[in-house]
Amino acid sequence: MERTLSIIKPDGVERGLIGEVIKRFEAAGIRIAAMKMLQLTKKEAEGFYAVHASKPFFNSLTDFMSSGPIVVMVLEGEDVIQKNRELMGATNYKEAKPGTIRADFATDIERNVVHGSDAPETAAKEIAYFFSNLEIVSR
Ligand code: 3AN
Repeated sequence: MERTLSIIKPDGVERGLIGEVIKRFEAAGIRIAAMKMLQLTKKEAEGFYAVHASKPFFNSLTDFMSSGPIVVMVLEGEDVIQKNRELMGATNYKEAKPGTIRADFATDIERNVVHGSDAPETAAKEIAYFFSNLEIVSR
């Protein structure tokens, strides 16, 4: 059993895509083990994306990620890291496969609706950034 962190980014929340994204997770047999809505401060967004601190898009990305509410979820299931990445589609929505969340809804490489952890180590770190063990309900 694997866990991953999913974020519905400010553009997804603003555009009313929370239900659409969750519907796709549930239809794919992915369980939601924790969920909450919050708004990151600029500092918190910088902490979350610390691995990208040296990238040219870091300032813009952390501005965007702290610009409005987000929905954070712990997803659980077999192979869920990879499954979620497949449902999301490529970072650059122009390269995302048809039928993926980003191909269907992203409007920009930055405003790409969802985030998903890319490996078990990053998933553990990212989940701990938002949730305590007490907030995660395994079934
Ligand atoms: P992913 O979210 O697909 O794992 P990462 O972790 O490489 O992608 O990048 C984190 C976020 O940074 C992306 N979701 C996207 O919003 C933004 N980003 C990545 N590459 C670029 C880029 N070249 N220009 C602007 N924003 C980018």
